[in-house]
Amino acid sequence: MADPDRPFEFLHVNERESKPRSTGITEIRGPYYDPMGPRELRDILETMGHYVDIYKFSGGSFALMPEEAVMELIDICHEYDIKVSTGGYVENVLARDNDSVERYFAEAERVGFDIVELSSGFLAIGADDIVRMTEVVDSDYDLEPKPEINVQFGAGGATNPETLEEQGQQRVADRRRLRDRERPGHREPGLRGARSGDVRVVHQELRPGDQPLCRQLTDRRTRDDALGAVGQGHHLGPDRHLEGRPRLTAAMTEIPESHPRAGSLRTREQIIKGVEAGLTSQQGLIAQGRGEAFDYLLGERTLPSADAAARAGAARLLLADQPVLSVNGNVAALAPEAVVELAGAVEAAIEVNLFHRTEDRIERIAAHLREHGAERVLGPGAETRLPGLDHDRALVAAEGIAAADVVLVPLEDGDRAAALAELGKTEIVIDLNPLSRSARAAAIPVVDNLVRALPTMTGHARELGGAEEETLRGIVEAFDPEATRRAAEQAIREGEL
Ligand code: PTJ
Repeated sequence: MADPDRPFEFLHVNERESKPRSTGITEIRGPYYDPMGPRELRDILETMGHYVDIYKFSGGSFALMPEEAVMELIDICHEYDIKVSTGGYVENVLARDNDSVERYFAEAERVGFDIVELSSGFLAIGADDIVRMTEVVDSDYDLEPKPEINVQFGAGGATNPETLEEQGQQRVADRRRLRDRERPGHREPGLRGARSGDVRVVHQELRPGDQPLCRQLTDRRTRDDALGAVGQGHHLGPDRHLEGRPRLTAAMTEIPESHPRAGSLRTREQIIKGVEAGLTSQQGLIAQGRGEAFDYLLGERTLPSADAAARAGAARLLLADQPVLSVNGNVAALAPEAVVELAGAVEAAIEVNLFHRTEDRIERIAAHLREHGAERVLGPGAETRLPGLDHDRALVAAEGIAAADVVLVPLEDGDRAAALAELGKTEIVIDLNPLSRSARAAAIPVVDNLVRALPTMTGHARELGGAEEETLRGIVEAFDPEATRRAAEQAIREGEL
């Protein structure tokens, strides 16, 4: 962009490089407390655009405006060689839509943003996590990451200057680590400037009475309160949303073969991996804990009654016209291959159906199942609603669960089994808790761990594959769901631990 033809050209002004500049960068705010439309932006840029390097949307305003308006603002900035930044909205994405962080980056790229700000003004994000998000944006997207670490220390009112300073210095150490990660020969000066220069160090002497702001940014306890206010009560690193990246907050534990509960502990590690990969919901960890408790009481083995139930389930699936295997986030993490194998053995469709439904997680689970051999996975974009259910499990695929005559539901305690029965469908449930609502409503409850029950069912299905219809019907009719539940309950009450 050429220098403007200025009046008073003989008067001194501080000289600046031409764009793209690596120093003396000016970032202006776009829509924030006030809306800003294209005409206002043009006015500003026609007069002062020469001095502006970055235009920053704030407060997630881009998610409120029509897409056309956002794109128009971005295009105007580009006419003036100005890069457009998302602002620090990623903090809200981490707190509220934590399985959509990478989707947020992809959408920013699609709409035409140039820079994604990665800052931690309200959320306690560790420097390592910020570094890793920076690396993800840098390597996977056509976007410049703009990491920021805020440091604010100063004395005022009841604050303790030493503590504040100590905390401030700690953040400066973080800043050094960020700088150390800068690679030599990085792709362009603007980005280099953004990486180190944009680590903001704010010294602020606050007047008595101003200390709440100061505390909010420096006092760990108050930061945690602020975090609580956005809906989360603990440290929220992005690590678990970034599939395939090394995890920093809780290392995987090697489970020795000799440990008496090795199998169960390995399953636990697997479900944690599922959460990190964005397949399993955090609530899924709690569900797993419930299951573990029952498995412990059952002796972590398949009871003869559960084996018989798995056989009846296999026979029922073989008899079905349109069988469907329903998969949630826990099942996807624990037994993707076993689901695909059972689907093959009984010629069933696979459908992802979630309680804590997000399209992003549905897509991830579907892709994960395809990676494990599934040819087709239903669920993404499902729009048919099952009557009688007021939550998102009601959303099913028209050619999947909606049309099915037999549905296998592993690992779920809820009201769907009863709703499916109301619709005349047969439900086979795998649940370690014989007293769960789903197990009680199921035509065939398999009281077993799904990691054992799914392969057991596949084995029976293969063995029964060539059987006469009459034989299969005989197996299903002889099956007594009440007796199965009772046998499991009795094993829990009387079994040896
Ligand atoms: O992925 P989403 O969003 O669909 O969420 C899935 C969960 C699992 C959170 C949700 O579907 C759910 O129903 O959780 P609940 O209410 O805690 O119920 C889980 C049931 O599964 C409980 O009755 C547990 O005993 C049982 N369970 C847990 N782990 C296993 C299990 N049953 C068999 N095998 C397991 N590994």
